Formats: sequence, structure tokens, C-alpha cells
Amino acid sequence: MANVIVVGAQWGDEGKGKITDLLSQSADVVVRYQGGVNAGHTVVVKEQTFKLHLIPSGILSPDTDCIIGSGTVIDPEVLIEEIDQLEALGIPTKRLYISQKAHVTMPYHRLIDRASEEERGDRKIGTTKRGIGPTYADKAERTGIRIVDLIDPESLREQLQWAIEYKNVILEKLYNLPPLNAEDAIAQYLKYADRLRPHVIDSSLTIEEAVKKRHNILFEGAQGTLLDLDHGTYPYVTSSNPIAGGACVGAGVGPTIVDRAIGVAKAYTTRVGEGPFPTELHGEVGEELCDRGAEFGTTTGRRRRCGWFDAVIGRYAARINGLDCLAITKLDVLDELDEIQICTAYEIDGQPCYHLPSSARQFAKCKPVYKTLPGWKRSTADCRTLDDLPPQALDYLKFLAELMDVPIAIVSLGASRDQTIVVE
Ligand code: 2SA
Ligand code: MG
Repeated sequence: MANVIVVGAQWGDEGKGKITDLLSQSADVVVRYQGGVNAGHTVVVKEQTFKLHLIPSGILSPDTDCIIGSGTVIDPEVLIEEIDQLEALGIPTKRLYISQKAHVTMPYHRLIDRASEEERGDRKIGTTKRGIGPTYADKAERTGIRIVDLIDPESLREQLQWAIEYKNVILEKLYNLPPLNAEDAIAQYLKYADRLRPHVIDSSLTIEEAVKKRHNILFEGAQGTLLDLDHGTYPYVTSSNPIAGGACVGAGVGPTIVDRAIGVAKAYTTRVGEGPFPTELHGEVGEELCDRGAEFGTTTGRRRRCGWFDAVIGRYAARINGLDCLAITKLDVLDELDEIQICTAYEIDGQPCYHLPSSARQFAKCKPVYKTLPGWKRSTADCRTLDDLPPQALDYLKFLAELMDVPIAIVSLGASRDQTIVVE
């Protein structure tokens, strides 16, 4: 296995949770390196469904250490709920560790996320309203409160007192919202701190020890390449770096310890939130993909927009992440279709375009150029090797890998662990 980064190759929800869960069975350590409770992973084990937002899905493997890395933002209330939910189902959380350097989402972050989205009107991002952007904005503005401060009562008291005075001005003057009570917030976060303190570590030290012992480390990305703050479809992005490069920053390791980057992509495309989406389907086929794929947000329940596989984006993800191989998920969702389309290039004002444009205005003008392939009209849910697949499904996968110039290592055909083809 070695040290591997699992990264979303599209706009998130590619099924990284399932792939991480599979790979974490041979991992000693799983590190989540960015994002916060905006993420949502659904993992199904023995007919039990787990919805995880912050805790890496590796927690389901009993011998795996799970680290929530320094590049993440942590909403303690949600994290504690998640811990309680797992414990109630008999899944131990003793091996869950939290980086001292991760930033803490505060009540004002959630309020500001919600209020600023409303204020933006037509220019809204379609955020999850979980306070992610404002938490990262404070980190960059250097007014953030980190886990190391949360668990130090004096530090928390002093910093939160000041932060709430400062944020109350914004809440009242800018958004016309009632002020927050600092004492109430401090009391609440002191309680959260008591719950989380046993899990807090200096994570880069722990990871270094694992590297020295030649343990297998899996770096788990949330969201996806196209939602990356620097390399995604800005401004319709999240406020962190889901790309493979983000793993080094967000885990606190050097690039030399990473062996491989695996890109996870759905056999079609989805997007939740605002922003251009060239291959989006508005008619019956889009509805069918959404229904068959159960395309609803794990965190917000929002219906995801659905469309054909976009190889321009795929090639871009291969480049930005330096992908070694691919995990293609939800192939079974295409089982009933007569024909399947793949976007091989775009056209902008009648001119061909083979690379993702950086300008949001140009991207909004992109019209997909499609190649149509025949469907296979047969269930793939029980296929366990490539040879079991209908020839049309195999051709579809081959074409997709060729367009992206990345080999396929894993194909997923359903939510359960066993509905998987591992390509030898
Ligand atoms: P935010 O809340 O500031 O990160 O939102 C900014 C953009 O990032 C998108 N985003 C996501 N896209 C897909 N999946 C995500 N996680 C949840 C899920 C989303 C949900 O697994 O389904 O439940 O709605 C996720 N998180 C952030 C978001 O839609 C904005 O476009
Ligand atoms: Mg998700």
C-alpha cells in the first residue's frame, strides 16, 4: 500500500468515503487533511450506514489510527455528535486524534456564512452554511482560534472574549443580527474542550513516527479538485485545498514521503452548489442519474446537479494532482441507459477548447463536445472482475482512462465494500 493520497477528481461526492474505507483496511494511519463539517461521507458496512463529516472513514477499521489534520476546521459540536454516534454503534473512537493546529469553527462563523450568502443574492456560492469559509477566512486573517487554544481554558477565555466582541460588531453593523453572548459561548466551548482534550495531539510528530516505522499512511481529501480554493472553479469553490498538494500542508509532512495519488471520479459528474457545469443534464436523463445514484448531499440533503462524465475536467484533475491511478465509482448507475455520452472537449464561441479555462466567464461559455457510446442495459452490481463486465461497460471505462491518460485501479458498483473490482 505505501503512503497514498486519495483525492476527489471532480466537484466532490465522488465516493471517496468508500474508497478510503477500502484502502484503510491496509492502512495503519488515515489523515484527513482539509475541510470541515461541509464534507459528508456515506459508508455502508454490514448493512449499517454511517454518515461521517469530520472523522475519517478509517475509524471503521479497528486497527487504524485516524487523524484529523491541521489543515482542517473543526466544529466541536458536530465532532462530538459523531463520536457519540459511533460509540453508540459499538465502534471505538479511542484511536481518533485531532491536530492541535486545526482551527475551530465558532457560532459566529456559521452565522456569518449564512448571512453573507443571503447578502450576495445572485452571486451566492451555494455553501453548506456550516461556517467553513468564515473559519478559514479568520485563519488567513490571523484571528482564528485553534484546537490548542480551545483545550487551554485561559487561552480560550481570553481569545474568545476578544473574538466575540470583534465579531459582534460585524454581526450587528453589517448583518443586523443580534450580538452573541461571550460568557455563554465560553462556557459551551469549555465543555466541548473537556470532551475533545483526550484526542488532541501534535499530529506531525505522530505522522513522523509512523513514517519512521514504515507504516502505511493514507491521506484522505474531502470535497474535490474543482472545489479547490486555488485550482478549482473560483469563486465557486470551498475555502481549503482538497488537491493532492493540500495533503502535505494539511497533514504537516514533506512531499518526499508520499508515494502515490489516487483520483476518485464518478462514472458521470455531479455538482452541488452554484457555478457553471458544462455537462449538466436538465431533462429526464439527469433525473434518472440523480434518482438511481441517490444524489442528495450528505450534509445538507441538497439535490445534486447531475451530468455526463467530463474528461476535460478529468484531465485537469490528473494534471493538478499528478494522479497515478483512478477509482471509478457508481458505474452501476449507468446500467439502464441506452446511450452514454462523454465530454471529450469544449467549444467556446465556436472554437475548440481542450483545457479548463481559468476565467469563470470563459468557463460559463463552455459547450461540451460529446462522444456517444452504447449503453450495456444490464446490471453490473454483481460484477467482481473486469471480465464480468459487459463489453460496452469495459469499453466505456477504457475510453475514460484513455481520455484522462490515467489507468483505472478500482471500479465501484454499489455502496457496499464487496461491490468493487480491484484491477490487478
Ligand atoms: P462551503 O460550505 O464553503 O465549503 O461551500 C463552498 C462550495 O463547496 C461545495 N461543497 C461541497 N460539494 C459537494 N459535497 C460536499 N459535501 C456535502 C456532501 C455537501 C452537502 O457530501 O454532499 O451535503 O450539501 C461539499 N461541501 C462543500 C459547496 O456546495 C459550495 O459549492
Ligand atoms: Mg460528500
